[in-house]
Amino acid sequence: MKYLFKNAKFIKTALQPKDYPHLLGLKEQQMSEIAVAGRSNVGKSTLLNHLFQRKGLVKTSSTPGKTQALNYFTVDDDLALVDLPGYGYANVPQSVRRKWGPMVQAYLNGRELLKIVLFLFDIRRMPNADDFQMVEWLLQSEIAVILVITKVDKVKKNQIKAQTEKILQAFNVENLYHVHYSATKNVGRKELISMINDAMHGEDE
Ligand SMILES: Nc1nc2c(ncn2[C@@H]2O[C@H](COP(=O)(O)OP(=O)(O)O)[C@@H](O)[C@H]2O)c(=O)[nH]1
Ligand SMILES: [Mg+2]
Repeated sequence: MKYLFKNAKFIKTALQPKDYPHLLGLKEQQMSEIAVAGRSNVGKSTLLNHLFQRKGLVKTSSTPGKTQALNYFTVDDDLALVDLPGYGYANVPQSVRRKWGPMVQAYLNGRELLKIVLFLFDIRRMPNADDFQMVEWLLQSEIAVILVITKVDKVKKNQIKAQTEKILQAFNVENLYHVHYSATKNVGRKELISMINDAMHGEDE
């Protein structure tokens, strides 16, 4: 069955593994999960709203970096999407920052239902130490990664290719699956959903 990303629902907020929900899909199986990761302000919540075609379902960051929790959603009553807390926001207190690593790592390393991570990266930026750390964690795990290059409406069309190559080279992972996205200009939704369906296909058999 193909995921259409219809009928999006908010399920719950989770702070630690005991809070992760037990979700059953259409065949009474435990739902697979896709997580959205990346720096604060990169566009995680906006991308989820755009994928869901539901403007306010995911709260976008009026106070970026404050949401230090996992937020669970479902689509098609058969697939879970997890909005991970972002990293790297300058004004976050040290006490909040210290909790971020263990919280995200516990999820990435411990959640067997997690099949794909959408790793979001702003087309105008270059990777920093936090981004490298994140990618290292992802590559250590068995999870498929799709690099979603966000806010492509913010650069001139003729700069998209060069900027993308620079980013891929910096991460030193030239063969990473990637897709360009703009929630504002409605770019990338179809392609990303199709990539997700392709990546999940093997899971059905
Ligand atoms: N121009 C543009 N702005 C975007 C896009 N996606 C998100 N934003 C803006 O970037 C800011 C951060 O978005 P948000 O989804 O809250 O980021 P998060 O912290 O990663 O969840 C908000 O002001 C969004 O309106 C995009 O595709 N294009
Ligand atoms: Mg957010």
